[in-house]
Amino acid sequence: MQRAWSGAVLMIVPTYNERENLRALVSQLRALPGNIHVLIVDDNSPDGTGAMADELAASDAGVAVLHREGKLGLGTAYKAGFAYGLARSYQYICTMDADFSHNPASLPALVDKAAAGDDLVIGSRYVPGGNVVGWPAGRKLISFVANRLAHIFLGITARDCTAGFRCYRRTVLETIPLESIFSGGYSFLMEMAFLCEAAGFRIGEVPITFVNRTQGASKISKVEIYKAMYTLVRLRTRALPWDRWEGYYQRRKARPSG
Ligand SMILES: Nc1nc2c(ncn2[C@@H]2O[C@H](COP(=O)(O)OP(=O)(O)O)[C@@H](O)[C@H]2O)c(=O)[nH]1
Ligand SMILES: [Mg+2]
Repeated sequence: MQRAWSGAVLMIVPTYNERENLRALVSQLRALPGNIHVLIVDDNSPDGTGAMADELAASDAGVAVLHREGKLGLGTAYKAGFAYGLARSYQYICTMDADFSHNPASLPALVDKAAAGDDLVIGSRYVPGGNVVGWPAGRKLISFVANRLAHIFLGITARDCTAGFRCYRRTVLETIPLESIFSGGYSFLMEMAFLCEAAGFRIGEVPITFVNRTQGASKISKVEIYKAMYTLVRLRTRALPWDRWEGYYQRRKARPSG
């Protein structure tokens, strides 16, 4: 089926040891309507994912690969992908995990919502209709707490600001100073959501069912949890001085003298 956004979408797939998933994922993405192009960002995966990505790219002009020399983190992989997309004419730049936690079949709905006017669309587990399948209770709790804290401390209104299934309108990535984003790992996602909201971009969420991977292993480590906490504190303290002082001076100015 022809879509208004046909030919304008790039999907960035960061990979580290995703050999069991990559071929099937790319073929499902390429079978979607709208000729969605795929960019694999591989960090020299020891399992040979990079070589597989090269093969896929060699047989399909809609698939490309960026090779980086080692495991440099999820956030910087996204940034490298964004730079690639912005250097070309893609209007919608998307991200997803390589492990089928994000169902490729949900992607057109994300792009449709962006095409209808949202600047960032998140495939969300925590809006009505969204769901998580197969995660252990501990992992669910961490994700829930991270989102609650992001709401309480940073005022983020998106219900699932740690989700990596996203569609950005090109203007978002042109506007936000990507080089100044501090987080290089998983908390990049929360930082981007925060910056998008702070810049006044409209964020939409599409319910998805997130399914825990059945192939390969998760790369998230405890360190990422500490980093996420640091990201919360860092963004909060960065916002504080102006919020507080600007409000304080405005209230003072408005106060009747005498
Ligand atoms: N290029 C790159 N990809 C990564 C890195 N860390 C994780 N990924 C990929 O990012 C996606 C999410 O990681 P995953 O391990 O599934 O995290 P989880 O779903 O939160 O457990 C997967 O496609 C991983 O292969 C990294 O350092 N570099
Ligand atoms: Mg995963």
